[in-house]
Amino acid sequence: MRVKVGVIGTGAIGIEHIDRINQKTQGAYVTAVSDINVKAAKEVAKRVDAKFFETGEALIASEDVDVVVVTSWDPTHEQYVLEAIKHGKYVFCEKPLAMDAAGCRRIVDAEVAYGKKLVQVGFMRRYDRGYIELKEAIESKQYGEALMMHCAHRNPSADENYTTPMAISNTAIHEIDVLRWLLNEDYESVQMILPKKTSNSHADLHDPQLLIFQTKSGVTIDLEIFVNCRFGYDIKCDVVFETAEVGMTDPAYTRIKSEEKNYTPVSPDWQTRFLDAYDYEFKLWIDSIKNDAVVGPTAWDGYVAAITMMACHESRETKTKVMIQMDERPALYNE
Ligand code: NAI
Ligand code: ISE
Repeated sequence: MRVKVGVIGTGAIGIEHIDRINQKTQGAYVTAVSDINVKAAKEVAKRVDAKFFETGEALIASEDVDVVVVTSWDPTHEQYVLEAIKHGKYVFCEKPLAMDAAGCRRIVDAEVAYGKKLVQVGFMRRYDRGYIELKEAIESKQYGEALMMHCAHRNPSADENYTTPMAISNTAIHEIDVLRWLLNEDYESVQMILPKKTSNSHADLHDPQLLIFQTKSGVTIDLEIFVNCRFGYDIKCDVVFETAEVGMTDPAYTRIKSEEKNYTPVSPDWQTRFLDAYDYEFKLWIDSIKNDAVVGPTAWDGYVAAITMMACHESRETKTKVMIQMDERPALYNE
């Protein structure tokens, strides 16, 4: 039997996930869509032969929907995830899980009260081959302990609605999750430094931003967020071990020699850079639903990311190093 998927939010990534589910993921298809942009959503519904629902709540309640995908704007995630839990339906929610730690905690509490993991957060870096190989290198200890990480998350440009805090809540949140997943440990502290601002940024956005994390065991991580770098979509993660450095490459499959230059291109955007990771993420999500046990990033991971995000905001505002403290992990999320 095929899994019937309802998608809330038919913008950029919503459409990508709809086509991914219908065209690349076996055993699932999109039966329902909803978006406050009714015209666009109806067009998508028509194109993929799905039902349009006026509200996300109606979509979640529908018998045409077994599981839910939330790809609407960041501040709307929490309400739909809570609603899906209320109906006992599996829900895949794009990052961030909620806008703050309290919102994520409400989701964790609802899931714990339900007594089963229903939520998976769209922390798709965990499905990228480069990060998977880095994790293998760290866990094998073949180069000794990981000591430091040098990371960057660069976007070519950000629009007028993208503000200073979004560099953390919308962008750095990917690294906040994947780096603790790589090291299998939580952060102890974070300090934000605001470098000289690029002239390509608008008044409400300080760009770039630099974060220095220290983990519980003392691994030190520097992470640059630069969302107007202009030259492409560039993701760096170099791990310095006791006897080696292992770094991720940009997965460019071709090299170009032209006009007396020899180069490999930089990815233009996140869609291109992480295409395989998104496909793999959805394949495993649907497989896990068929096994009735989701295994991807949990609501607890969403909560930890939000606590860390808020410490980053505090560090920016206070210009100090901030210690990262969180609640005790409920037993539901023990490995
Ligand atoms: P977008 O702006 O292209 O699409 C968002 C859609 O949500 C819009 O069509 C909008 O009308 C709709 N929407 C807003 N409020 C709504 C509501 N209350 N109910 C239903 N629909 C509503 O944005 P994009 O780039 O598609 O991002 C969507 C989400 O996916 C964001 O949360 C973003 O952080 C996340 N994202 C994740 C990525 C990843 O790498 N995992 C990449 C890009 C986005
Ligand atoms: C976007 O929402 C994503 O999740 C992309 O992966 C990230 O690179 C970008 O900065 C975000 O705006």
